[in-house]
Amino acid sequence: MKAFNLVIFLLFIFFNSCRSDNDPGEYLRLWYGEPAENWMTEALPVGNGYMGVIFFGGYDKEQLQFSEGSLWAGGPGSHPDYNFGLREGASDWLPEIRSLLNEGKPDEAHRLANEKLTGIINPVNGLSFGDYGAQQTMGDLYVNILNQSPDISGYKRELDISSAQGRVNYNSGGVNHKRTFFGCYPYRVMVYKFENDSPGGVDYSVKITTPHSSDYLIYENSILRKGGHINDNQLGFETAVMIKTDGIITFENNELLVKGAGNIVLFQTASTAYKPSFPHYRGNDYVAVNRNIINQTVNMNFNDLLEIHVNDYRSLFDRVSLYLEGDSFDSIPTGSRLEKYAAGNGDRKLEELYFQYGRYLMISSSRPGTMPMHLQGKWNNSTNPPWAADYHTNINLQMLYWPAEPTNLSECHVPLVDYIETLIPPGRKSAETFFNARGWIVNTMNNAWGYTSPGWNFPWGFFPAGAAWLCQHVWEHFAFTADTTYLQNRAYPVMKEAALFWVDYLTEDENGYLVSSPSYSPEHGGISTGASMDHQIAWDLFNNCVRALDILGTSKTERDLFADYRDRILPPATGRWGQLQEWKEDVDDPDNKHRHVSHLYALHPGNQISIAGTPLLAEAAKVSLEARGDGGTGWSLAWKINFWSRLHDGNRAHSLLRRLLRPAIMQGIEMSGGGGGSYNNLLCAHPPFQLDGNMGGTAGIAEMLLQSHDGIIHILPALPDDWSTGSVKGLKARGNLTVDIVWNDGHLTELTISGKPGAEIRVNADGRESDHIMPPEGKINIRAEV
Ligand code: FUC
Repeated sequence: MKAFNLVIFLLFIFFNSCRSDNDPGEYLRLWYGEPAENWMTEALPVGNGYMGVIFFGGYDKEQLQFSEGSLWAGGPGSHPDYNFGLREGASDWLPEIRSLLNEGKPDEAHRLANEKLTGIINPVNGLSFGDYGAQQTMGDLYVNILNQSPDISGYKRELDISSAQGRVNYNSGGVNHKRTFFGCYPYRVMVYKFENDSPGGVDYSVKITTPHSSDYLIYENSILRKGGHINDNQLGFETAVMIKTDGIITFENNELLVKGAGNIVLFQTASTAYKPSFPHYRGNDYVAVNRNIINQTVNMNFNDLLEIHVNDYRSLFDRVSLYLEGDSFDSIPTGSRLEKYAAGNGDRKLEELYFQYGRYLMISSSRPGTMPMHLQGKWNNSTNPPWAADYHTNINLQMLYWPAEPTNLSECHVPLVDYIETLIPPGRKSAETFFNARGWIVNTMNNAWGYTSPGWNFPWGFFPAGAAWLCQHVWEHFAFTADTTYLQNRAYPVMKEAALFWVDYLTEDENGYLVSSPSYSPEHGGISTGASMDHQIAWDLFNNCVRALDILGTSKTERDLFADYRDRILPPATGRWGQLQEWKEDVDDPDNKHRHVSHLYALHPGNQISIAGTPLLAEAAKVSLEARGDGGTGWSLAWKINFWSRLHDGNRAHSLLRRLLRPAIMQGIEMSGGGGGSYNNLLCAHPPFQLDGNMGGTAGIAEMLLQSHDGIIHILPALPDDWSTGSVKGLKARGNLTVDIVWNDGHLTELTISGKPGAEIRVNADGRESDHIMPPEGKINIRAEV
């Protein structure tokens, strides 16, 4: 039986390695039998890290909606009074707010905090969040296929995530049409090709539109350039499109007309005047940037860029493969496939696809040198998107990056680390202005403009622990890569300064414990002295600073200071109904189903609580999780997959994954029931679309198969019954270890761990713990005795 499965597995690997365009089904794909009508739920995302493009695949009109990560409204220049939200004199009120809390007057404390400890925004026309601003779409590139026969057959629209290409194929009146779209990160261009086999060619038109102020539209030397600016802050931008075709091009009425073309190829780039430097955030010569990009590709053709792109993409994507034994339902269009999965057809391949889709989305939207992913990754078609499509740091931005390290995409984590560093100068000002404290902070919402003040209403906007939570990512990038130069030069300085804020901010309670005051458990409850999440995040940061200094062997005084603060923080507590307390007071409501489960931070993504290390607290976390139930918005469901994985309950984690994959819209009807789910294009429905749920889901699947947060490498810690046979290759464990696992009938059959010779490793597999030292060849191979 086992040998048989192995043969099947090897055959799978073999077929996978010889997949080609002619073998649909042998690569991972989303596909549909008709064009997309809805941007959010049906159209498909491609990207090159810098730009996010959504294509629709219309029969005679292709819409390529494009955005670029640095195009933001608001910020400096958008309003005369813009000041990063800083409220001068705010910190003067801190002692009084703390006293009111100590005197048991939370309502008065709330009133005062709402008036004095909140950031300021000023109204700006057309934006929900005023001069805080919002991420912006740049525009749309339309390619019309002119005079085409309406007699369409064989239509297929697909996204091949094995090689990151969008494709549209159909026949119109006997002429075959083919479109191919991809984003080439190394050359910073988007590439779109339109082909047909009509003997005389086909006529096309190409035009660019933008909802922003247009400054110019120029066509020369086969390059169409459209420049413009954002109205409120004057931020300049430009997109440039180079066209290569065998047809005849004319430029009239602000569009290109291409006659008698057998193919047209468009290389598109976009950039803005934005520069990530406080306080002006300007200075990028975007016209020159675009010119250089286009110049570099002038002598290249479609196939050159395709090859470069596929090699680049696969160098990341192919690092991890996941195989779950089961039938393939790939012949069913993805929308219907989702519905059949919800009905219980046990489509394991859809789960594989969903896992890899998260990795695809990350590679397409977060590469070194780009802005980090926002709430919608890099895909935004609006000038006023939900929650400004910003960087939310009370769960969302962090969740977006959870899969980066475990799924072997460490490079994709870099934009987040870069971004975090840019938050320090404005974050210092916020720490000082609001709390008279050293260090740096961000709160619930932040953006490209260094808005690090608390949001403009208490309590939702108040969350200074956002910075310390981001520092977990700074640390994890080290923990997974084991790059001590990075730790010394970049990670530790960022962490240390965030920790200094907590040295200043924590106060001693009546029992001598350090508590956070005022504090607020994200989006839940009211103002208090001691939201558990703050304490757990601060603990984590101090702990990671201590670990960093132990490794670097420097600053003994600092090390002891941070260790002392860590050890004096109010520890997690179990409350009256066995729950993990969300606050210092034992006031949790067992009937509360709130989507945020912030007080379980210590279980995930933190590591203060674990089954082996703190079994009683792990049990309390379980009680809390049971009480919150299995509902929630998209990201909330995704977080619960990760929680249950850490509690080693694979079946529960899997049932939450199934909820995350519930169709959010079925046969055109929006599903109700508290949110959560997936759209036809497999993007996560908060609702509306938020990418965090996709990423949290991908991270959750990795967490079901491999964990390393508590110093032990747990192999298949939360394997559900439905995944009885399978394999995963290339996942990462902390310590720069690469792990390949094969299992059969629920049991590990082969384990390979690769890493640096001499590394000491403790492994927990199939219920047994064992210690190993990495041999000189850098590979440990364990085969289960059968
Ligand atoms: C957090 C969540 C909301 C939403 C928003 C973008 O504040 O509480 O559900 O996801 O971020």
